[in-house]
Amino acid sequence: MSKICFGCGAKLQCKSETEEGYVPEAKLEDSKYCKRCFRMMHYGEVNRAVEPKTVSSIVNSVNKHAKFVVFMVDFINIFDDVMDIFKRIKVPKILVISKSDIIPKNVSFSQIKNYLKVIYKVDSDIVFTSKKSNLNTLKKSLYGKDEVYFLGLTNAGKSTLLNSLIEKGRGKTTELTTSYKENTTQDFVRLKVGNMTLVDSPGFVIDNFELDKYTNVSEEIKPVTYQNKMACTYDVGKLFEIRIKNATNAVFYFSKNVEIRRLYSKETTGVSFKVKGNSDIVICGLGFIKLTEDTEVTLPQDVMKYMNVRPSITGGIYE
Ligand SMILES: Nc1nc2c(ncn2[C@@H]2O[C@H](COP(=O)(O)OP(=O)(O)OP(=O)(O)O)[C@@H](O)[C@H]2O)c(=O)[nH]1
Ligand SMILES: [Mg+2]
Repeated sequence: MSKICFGCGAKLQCKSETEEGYVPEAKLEDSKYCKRCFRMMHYGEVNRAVEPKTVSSIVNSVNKHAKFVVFMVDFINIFDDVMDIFKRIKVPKILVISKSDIIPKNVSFSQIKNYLKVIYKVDSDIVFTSKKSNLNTLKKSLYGKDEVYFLGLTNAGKSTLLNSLIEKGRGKTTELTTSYKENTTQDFVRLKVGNMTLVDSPGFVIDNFELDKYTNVSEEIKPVTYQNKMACTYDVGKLFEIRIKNATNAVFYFSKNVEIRRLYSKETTGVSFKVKGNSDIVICGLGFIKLTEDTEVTLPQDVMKYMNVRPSITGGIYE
């Protein structure tokens, strides 16, 4: 029987170093981890996985085999594409808002819950967790289940949360590989904890900014507000520029390392579109900009594929 890497779920193999699950032949017998996971854990190297699984292949497999699903999404990645995948999961499920420690103080958990119920018609239980908090509430929701799949966008924190649950559930001997890069977990990994089997899964990969440690939101978001009285361009962490044409407040929710600078007169080229007041422009994986009034916005063409507009999650009618 072939062995599976405990860190990422890839089938261990010693034939091709460029394909997933590679271990040198001499180590195959004793290894619990593939070379990529071993180097990520011990040398802090971060290597991208070979080829992410498609959303449909993960969803189909889960709908066929799973009995219960914990679907994880973090605060900055609640938008249509992700919530559509949530709806495609047809087995009993709960929604976990992960990384609750990054949620800014001006947004309450109940506000987010109401938002999810009103905007996305979520009728499943909604639980807030972080790698360090609220694990007991989550455990209560899982009580009595014999098998639970953990799903969500890449980087939602699935493997990290499972490592925390395992640590609490039994003496920790091995751990799942985690990293700020996308697509760390490559296949399903089954973990036996008491009578329960917890299943880690490869994250859904949709177009997102390739994050590095610098841009990744790793602590509480501190919003930065600008009163945009006339057409202005904003430089977002030297990653891209956004031009906001009309009078509106613009509130930037990004990692504190992503510096926002206003460039008053600079014109930009790109794709222009109209946004309704009280909307968030979400840049997948990176953060979002709340606009309080109707306005025209211009973003570079290459940023458009990471962009979603959602009704503002931080206020308005959902409070
Ligand atoms: N601030 C914060 N960061 C977290 C938390 N949980 C995970 N992270 C970070 O988020 C990044 C992604 O975590 P992973 O556990 O690898 O995410 P994943 O969902 O397993 O990702 P894939 O395997 O690619 O699908 C890592 O840099 C983690 O340290 C959390 O509760 N709070
Ligand atoms: Mg993972």
